[in-house]
Amino acid sequence: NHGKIGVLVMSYGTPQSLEDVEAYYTHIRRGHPPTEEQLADLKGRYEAIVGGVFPLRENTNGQVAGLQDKLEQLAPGRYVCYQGLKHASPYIEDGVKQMAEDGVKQAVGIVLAPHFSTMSVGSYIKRAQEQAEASGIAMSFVESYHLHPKLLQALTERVADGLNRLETSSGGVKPVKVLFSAHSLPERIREIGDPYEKQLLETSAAVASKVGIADGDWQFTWQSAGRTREPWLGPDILETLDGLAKEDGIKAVLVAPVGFVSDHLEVLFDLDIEAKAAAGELGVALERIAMLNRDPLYMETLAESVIEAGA
Ligand code: FEC
Repeated sequence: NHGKIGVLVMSYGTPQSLEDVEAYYTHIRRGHPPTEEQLADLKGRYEAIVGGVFPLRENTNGQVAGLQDKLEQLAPGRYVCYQGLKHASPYIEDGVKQMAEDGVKQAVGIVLAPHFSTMSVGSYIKRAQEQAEASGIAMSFVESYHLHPKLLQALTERVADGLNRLETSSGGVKPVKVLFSAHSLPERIREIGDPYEKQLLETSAAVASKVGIADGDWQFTWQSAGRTREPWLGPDILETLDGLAKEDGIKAVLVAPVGFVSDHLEVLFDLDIEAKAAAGELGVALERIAMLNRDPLYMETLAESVIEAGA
């Protein structure tokens, strides 16, 4: 790999097995082990989801392979991809060290999440940058790609398809609301002028406009807030669904989790099981858009962003 540009593809990471959930959860909690109750709760959520217990690992592997293929098509022989995970092995630092061992001198980092927050993408980049400096690699980063035309196109197709599915599954009940969503973060990100919220609204508005959804027929909501004492950005999707049903008489909802790119716990449990059950109790039909996973337009979004950043 001498002379090639390394591409560090960073993703959240998921446990290897149910036995590994405790170590994973402890890592997310920055070294503080969860209580027995918290651990049982998280294991229960993994056991409840469909598509294999830890689908994120396979999906991330597929996205890294898909990006490598796309880069090979666009710039043959120039790039070599490595994986670096935030909370599981191979960790971000492992990926950078592997590049150095393989003789890579120049690299680009990209995160499998389109929107920048200092607490999300920013922390991946910080860790990669620190290891790159220690390993003698010159590294640049893609900070966000939330308005890349091919990403918007892929999401637009999914929302249009989701609305069709919702119409069929709900028997065409109206009124319908499209709910764009993303992982909540602690409210303190607002104090540091973090771009996360603005970028998420920009993606949502752009997709709504391309699908032709009127302004009053969509809104943005948060999901999957952490279980900590400090306040997290809201409203949460469960609260939003309650208000839509009871105050606005909404009968059907399409959820578009545009902050995520893969089938994983926060989508398969928090939306498909928890939010769907809550909607059911409120008499609201609920569907979710298909996730991007290895969508060719998403692979092109990543490849073009990497090439632009790596020059
Ligand atoms: O399928 C899987 O195994 C992993 C699913 C998963 C994804 C994900 C994405 C994001 N998170 C973000 C922020 C936080 C913050 C905390 C936090 C906690 C958890 C816990 C689990 C978990 N997250 Fe996550 N997240 C996923 C899974 N996340 C499990 C721990 C239990 C729980 O609270 O439910 C709070 C940490 C703390 O205690 O201080 C903050 C953000 C994203 C989206 C961007 C990205 O992918 O990096 C932001 C997928």
